[in-house]
Amino acid sequence: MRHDSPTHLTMPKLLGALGLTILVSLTLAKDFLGSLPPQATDLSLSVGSIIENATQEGNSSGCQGYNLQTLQEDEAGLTAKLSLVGESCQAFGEDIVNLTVRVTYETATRLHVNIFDTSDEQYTIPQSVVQRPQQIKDAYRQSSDLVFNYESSPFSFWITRKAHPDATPLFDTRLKSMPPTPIPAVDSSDTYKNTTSLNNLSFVFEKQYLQLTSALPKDTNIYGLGEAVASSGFRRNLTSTVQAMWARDVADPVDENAYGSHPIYLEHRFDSATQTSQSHGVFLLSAAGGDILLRTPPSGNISVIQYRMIGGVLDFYFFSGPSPKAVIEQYGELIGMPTWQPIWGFGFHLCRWGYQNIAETREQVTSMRAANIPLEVMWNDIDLYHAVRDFTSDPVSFPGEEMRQFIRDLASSNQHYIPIVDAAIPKQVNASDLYDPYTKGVAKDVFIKNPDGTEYVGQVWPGYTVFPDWFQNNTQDWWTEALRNWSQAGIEFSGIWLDMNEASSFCDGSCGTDADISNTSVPFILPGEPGNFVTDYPECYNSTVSGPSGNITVNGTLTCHLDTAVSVSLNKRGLGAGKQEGVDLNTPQYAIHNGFGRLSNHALATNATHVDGQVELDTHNLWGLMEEKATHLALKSIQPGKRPFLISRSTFPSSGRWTGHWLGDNFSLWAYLRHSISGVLQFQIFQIPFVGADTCGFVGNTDEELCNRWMQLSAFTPFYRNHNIKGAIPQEPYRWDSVADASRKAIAVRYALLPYWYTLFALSSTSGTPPVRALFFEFPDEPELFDVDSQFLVGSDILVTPVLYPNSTTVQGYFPGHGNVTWRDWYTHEAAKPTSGQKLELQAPLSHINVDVRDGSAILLHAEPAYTIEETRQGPYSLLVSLDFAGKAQGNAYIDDGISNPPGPSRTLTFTASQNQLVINGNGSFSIQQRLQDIFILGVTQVASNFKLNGQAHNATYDATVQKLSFSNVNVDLNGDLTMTWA
Ligand code: MIG
Repeated sequence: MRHDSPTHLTMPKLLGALGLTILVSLTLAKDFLGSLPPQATDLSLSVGSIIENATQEGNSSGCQGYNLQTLQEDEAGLTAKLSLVGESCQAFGEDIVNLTVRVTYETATRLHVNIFDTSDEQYTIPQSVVQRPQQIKDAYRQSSDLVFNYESSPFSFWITRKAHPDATPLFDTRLKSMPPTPIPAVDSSDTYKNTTSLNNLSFVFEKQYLQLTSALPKDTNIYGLGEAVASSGFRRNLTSTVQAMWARDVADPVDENAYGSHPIYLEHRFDSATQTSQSHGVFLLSAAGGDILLRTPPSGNISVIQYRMIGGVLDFYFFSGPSPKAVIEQYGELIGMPTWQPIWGFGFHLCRWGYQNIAETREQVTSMRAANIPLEVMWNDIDLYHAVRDFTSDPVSFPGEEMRQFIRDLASSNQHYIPIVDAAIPKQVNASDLYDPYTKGVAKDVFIKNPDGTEYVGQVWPGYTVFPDWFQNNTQDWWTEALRNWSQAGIEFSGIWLDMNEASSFCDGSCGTDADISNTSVPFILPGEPGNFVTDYPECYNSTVSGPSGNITVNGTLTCHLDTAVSVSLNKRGLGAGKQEGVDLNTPQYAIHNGFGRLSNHALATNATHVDGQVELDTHNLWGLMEEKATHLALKSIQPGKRPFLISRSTFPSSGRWTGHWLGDNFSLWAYLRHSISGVLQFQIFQIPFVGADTCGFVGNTDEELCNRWMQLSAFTPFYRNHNIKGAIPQEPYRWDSVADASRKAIAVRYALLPYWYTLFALSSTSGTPPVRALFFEFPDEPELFDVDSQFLVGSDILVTPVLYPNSTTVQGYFPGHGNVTWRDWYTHEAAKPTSGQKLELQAPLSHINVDVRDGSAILLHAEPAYTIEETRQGPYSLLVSLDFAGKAQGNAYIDDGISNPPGPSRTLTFTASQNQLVINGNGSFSIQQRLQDIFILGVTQVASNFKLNGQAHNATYDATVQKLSFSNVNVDLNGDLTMTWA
């Protein structure tokens, strides 16, 4: 018996006409704070030119939206009641007649607009899943940066800045009042509106179709909306973006939905008249499947963003910024700040799918040491498992007691171990097959069910499987116990890697309760096995140049055609089932642009049922988040007092509170080296800042040159792991001399910068400030930077300009600041030639990554980067001060024990330089054992001679060619203050 057939068919059909009978008490347009004219002038002006392209007929009866019925203002905002206008719209199912709009000025920078069904039947995200501030104590209505404005008939709203009431609104839904302005169809399979009765800009609120559209300035800059590898890069394309929200297990496709769902965007607007900019953010708190479209009608002056959600409510949050960083911080304030990382997490991680046994795994540790390439954390993939089952290790190839010894050996040299945990739990194949996590889970009733209450059966690597229901009360304890037992059986992990948690399943929906569970084979040939050998190599790879695993084209002739364009293809979607009544759990009428078509394809059936009747259709996008929270809490209990370290694949807003993320199955291609930067930047917006790509590439074989460049680039991303697919050529950094060399160099820079990284992440966990930044985050008024994702900043002070193409010995990059900022080379301390918005060409031989330090900065460093994070931390510090044109610099460093959870005592050092004087102040009770050994001051323009350290004469050397003053062996205690002068 299969269980993916519709089960809930009839729901009372509400009459659209009902809306007409409700007393209209408020029909006049009114702006909320009385500061705005009721009509938008700039929008209506732009409409005329769009009309000529209108192909869709408007319909005067259905889909006219809602009218305002009553409105009550209060201290914190307002509550409005809406009712459907005219006949029901029936765009994709049943209209909801009565809506409530709750507007709350939650803080001075955050405005909450929640539009929900008054009867409260639509799915909403429980507080226990995404916790958000509940008690809004102060009334911010008067002090808010933002203003909610509305029109009554039909109801529409727009958001403005209080300080700029006449500027183009930040968000503006007044499109219904325009003549029909069709949004260009997404593709030929776009069944969106198979009737002509819908003005496709209408505000629609149905059980299974919610549509809201806002106008955007035509040339605006939108970032976020993910998880996505977008062909346009970090900045989203305003004419062709269709971001489907449906967590999906797929090797990083271009322009399709992937592992996580993040309905948040950051918009950056530049005013060319004043040459200034402002950013704001818009977040739709919804777990529903949906499409978010960015569209630009062929003529006219606007673009639009359109939300098409197949469930839930329209729970919007607006963040006023006005800087890009502030928007991200304000989002973090709402959904929660990123978890504190243990400091060893910043070390280099090594992994692959295909380490056959413990000996091969150990061999990597030995070879890394022999090559003197720092290795902090060794990982195992599912090869570790017995019969591919979670919480096991193979008794022959990875015996528990040997694993215990291996992991303790790692620990004794300050190294760590991380295993994988798959989402699916194997079913026992017969009565004599004992698999404790399954039996216990059944006993505790923790697994997802079919609509009829029987066990839901899917299929993953171990064969037929079940899936934890995180909504079940017992699930947490059961999960914690399984992890604890595993650790006690020898897999003494330091952290956990969560995979397949979209959740992925190989049947299209339910495999059925009559599946032959004794059959544990999966419907794939694994990579590397006959029939599926890994034969692909990076673009321009040429095996005749340097043998089967090399491709050093640098300084050679590039003969291949380097096609930088990535093909964009949307898979044809599954089509909706046509008009049906009630809630269709299986084939919602509006078919979102899920890359796999059917929602259940390669996933659980949408009618799979969680406790309290919550269905997968509503909760699918939450599965990963809930597993992350449960695993985080499990690690807290198993490793009390320590910070849980998690890396997970499927994420949702607030996942950063519990986990870091890797960018999933990328390809060993130069294109994916480039995509990795946008991926890391996107997850800074999503407040999951601890993120990185599979370095050297996952799918396909890598080659020497790509791996060389990638090991260097990833050294400047938060999560730094080399990971490879089964069956591909080995790609550990010691495999090629040049890659080993490149890795040693880049890791040394990374470990020198560890105090800086750590400080950035402390700031992230306390204030939500993104550690990795697009150039325009720091230089928001320089329009040439808005589209830059080939360079990035670590914090505000470290500019990274990586090589992203084969056969390069140079690279071009911006040096932001329009000539008012001096960027100094990390390695030589030489100042870059100032430019005013143009790119500079830099030398970039193989194994060299360009890194530049911003002026006005003071960065605490580890003076002696060592093999592990712990050894690095035991060594002395140095301080790099880079003066600006005014001779000033500023910086700080947060230091604690790097592991305690919650963080214990800390000390924050502040470095201030001006007028030939550097002052170090400290705050906090953490006692810093290591001394400050050297101080380097760059940008000292005049030869100085009179050097003093706390009033005492001290030696220094001056290098006039790079304007560098060096105080060596100062041996300063960082638990006290210090003043250093030169004259
Ligand atoms: O679909 O565990 O993204 O990192 O190596 C394969 C095997 C399942 C997918 C993960 C990848 C991992 C692989 N897993």
